[in-house]
Amino acid sequence: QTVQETATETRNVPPTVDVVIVGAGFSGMYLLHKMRQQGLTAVVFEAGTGVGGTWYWNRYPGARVDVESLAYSYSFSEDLEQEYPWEERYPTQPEILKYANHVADRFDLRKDIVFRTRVSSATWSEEENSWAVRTEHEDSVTARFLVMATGCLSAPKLPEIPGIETFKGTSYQTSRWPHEQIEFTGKRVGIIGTGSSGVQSIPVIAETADDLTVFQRTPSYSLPARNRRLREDEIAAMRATYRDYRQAQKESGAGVPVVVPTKSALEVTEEERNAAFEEAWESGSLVNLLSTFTDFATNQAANDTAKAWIHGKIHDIVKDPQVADDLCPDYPVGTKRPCLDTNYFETFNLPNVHLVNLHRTPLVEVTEKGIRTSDQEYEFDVIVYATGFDAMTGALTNVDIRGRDGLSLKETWSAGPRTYLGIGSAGFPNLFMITGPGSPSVLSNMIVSIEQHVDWVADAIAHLEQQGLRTIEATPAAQDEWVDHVNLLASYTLYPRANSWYMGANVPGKTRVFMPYCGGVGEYRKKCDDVAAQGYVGFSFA
Ligand code: N01
Repeated sequence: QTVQETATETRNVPPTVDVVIVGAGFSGMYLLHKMRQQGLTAVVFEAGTGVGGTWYWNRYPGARVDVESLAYSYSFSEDLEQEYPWEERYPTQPEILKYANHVADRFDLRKDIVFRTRVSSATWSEEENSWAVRTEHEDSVTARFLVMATGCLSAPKLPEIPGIETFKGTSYQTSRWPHEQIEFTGKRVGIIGTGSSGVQSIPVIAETADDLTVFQRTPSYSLPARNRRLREDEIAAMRATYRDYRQAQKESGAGVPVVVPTKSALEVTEEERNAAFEEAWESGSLVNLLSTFTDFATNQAANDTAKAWIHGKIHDIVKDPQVADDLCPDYPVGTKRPCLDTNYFETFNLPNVHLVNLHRTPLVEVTEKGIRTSDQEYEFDVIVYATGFDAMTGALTNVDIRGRDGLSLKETWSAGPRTYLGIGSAGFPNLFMITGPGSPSVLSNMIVSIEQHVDWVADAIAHLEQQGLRTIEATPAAQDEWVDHVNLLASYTLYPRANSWYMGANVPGKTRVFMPYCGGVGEYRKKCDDVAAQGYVGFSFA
């Protein structure tokens, strides 16, 4: 943590503001800036000691973004985008956190952010038409609007096995990594989890640990990132065409413009298909891989061609055939979030790295000495949990949000989240979610989706101000229709076939429902714009 992160920290909590914003990640920071521009007062509550959200918390070794820096950056300030000196194609967590801090300083955001403060509850008052927001420190603020800028992957989840607290060595969670440098030299390390966080940290930990044992429940599809320093000429070229590029991002499927595929994987020869896969593999871009053909997401046979090809790549890289087999995923490509790595599969050729396939020998417990599977006890000095998040809903339902008549958001969503556009929920007036369930969010370049939501919410609030209205609220009918639409789109795809966090499948007891909108950010933006243009159809006002 840098001095800069806390230097101007304040705990001045105003009793009343126009807008309470929860979270000082990329959503909360931009929203604060927008609210100020609209002449509104706002306070941001942030649990961390600094800004950056995801990039504040996830400091694990090897953490990087998997969208290119020139694309994974704010577009709202042309000066910022022209001046910010990105260094790498896929920046490291420290580089992105530096950017977040730069933005906080540049737009003087810190004075309205209350750090080290988690919001515990928010209760709607019918009489006052306002939210009463309370924090863990008993701060109490009243606001007309409440915006949950809490992120989609921010409520960490530990594995549901007994004994975690009994381990006598040191434990770390990738999503709660300490701020100081952690040394693995001379240590026996066990890591549970092989999603993006595991895939990125395993090769880096393996470089110095004496011994690293990877406990894998589900293997991941992963593509080599081919990261490198950015060249001056490519930065200059992007800066010269940034407006056109930003427009293309907005109209794209995933917030990253790609050549739109025109052919099915099944209508080309095997040679053509393999050449296309090879090109995508070499490009180091996930969206390139997922958009090689039209029907990956919808046709099992088409998807199987990519699956078989990637299995071949894994077998080419990993020398031990049994280990290679264990590292080959079985679910359709893209139905769980694929990873971008540096030397992931290669790491399993190192003599100090071992893979434990938990499908063969399930986890039983954590012991004082290490981890016990059905087969044996492994002894460790360090255990790393790369076990993911209660995604998309966890950060929202962790706050005790009470809408009309004491309606609890958590209870209302017990059979799956219900929103209109992923922005509002019926029964919760003047509550907005940034990149909530039912919006493209995690299926897109998050910054593109964040900016779109923040702009939309800011416009909606301005609309209320101009019309002299006090409340805006999703209607139950519009919400039902939207939830049905989101589910229908998902049902046309292979997504529901995997046990992914998109489906809530990684959290025992969580209702199995595909949470993001999978129709693409371009289509989604049009829908949101139409809703606004038609006087916010589907929302009721008072
Ligand atoms: O979390 P995950 P993550 N016993 O849920 C395993 C983004 N992200 O932090 O798949 C044993 O993907 C679990 O197994 P399974 C990105 O969107 C991006 O890695 O549930 N194992 C899985 O292997 C990503 O998708 C970047 O069977 C257990 C792992 O732990 C999302 O964040 C980097 C277990 C969790 O993987 C989440 O990624 C990092 C148990 N009880 C994250 N419980 C980049 O930009 C869980 N697991 C590159």
